[in-house]
Amino acid sequence: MVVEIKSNLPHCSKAIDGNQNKVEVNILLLGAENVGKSALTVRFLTKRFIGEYGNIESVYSHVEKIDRRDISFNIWDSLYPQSCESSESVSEEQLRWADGIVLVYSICDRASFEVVQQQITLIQKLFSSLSFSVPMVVVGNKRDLHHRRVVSSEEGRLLALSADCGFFEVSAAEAYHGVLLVFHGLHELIKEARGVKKGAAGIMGIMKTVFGKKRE
Ligand SMILES: Nc1nc2c(ncn2[C@@H]2O[C@H](COP(=O)(O)OP(=O)(O)OP(=O)(O)O)[C@@H](O)[C@H]2O)c(=O)[nH]1
Ligand SMILES: [Mg+2]
Repeated sequence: MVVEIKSNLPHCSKAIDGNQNKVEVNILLLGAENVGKSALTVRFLTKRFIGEYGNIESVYSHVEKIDRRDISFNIWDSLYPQSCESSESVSEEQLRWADGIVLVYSICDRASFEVVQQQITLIQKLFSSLSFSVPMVVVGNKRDLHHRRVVSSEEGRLLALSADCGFFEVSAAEAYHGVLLVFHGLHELIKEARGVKKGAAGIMGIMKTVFGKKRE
């Protein structure tokens, strides 16, 4: 396992597929403060839960072998801006950088669930103005604190369904496997989306041949 901490935040550097054996995947973690974005990231990178993470925004790189291919995960562990307008909690730069997005809330914090709802609405608006989109998953974290639950699994699932996102409930504190499924699940969706894009490019090529010119 390779864990590399990149000190600088990316300046819109879109990941590019490398050679046949190495693929770059940029994953952006969003959500309110204190929901466990850093805990999920560190769990995925190191398999460990260390308890306190501080509020640092960073991009981490981590190479994993999936189906005999090296997948380089670049993970942007974001900070929810303090006292921001909800319309500023996701930037165009973040969306241009990301190949996939994880939206995290805590199952014991209703306000954090509302932040995810607002961020989905904002992202959908930005995507429609930018004319592209990327796969997203909604994650309800802190499942171990079920005695303090205020957001039901059903609500989480319905939100994800209504926004065409994947859905997971996990505990970064309790288990590695669920966290692994989040990142691998999103990687699968990204792979599918890339396949669809390539397929569409192929169809465009055929149309170009048939009609004599490429349609944008
Ligand atoms: N019980 C429990 N606590 C968790 C879990 N995940 C994170 N925490 C705790 O929640 C607090 C916040 O976790 P962070 O990972 O720092 O949350 P964050 O979303 O990165 O917070 P900011 O960086 O400040 O936005 C810490 O005290 C963690 O130990 C979990 O699954 N269960
Ligand atoms: Mg954090």
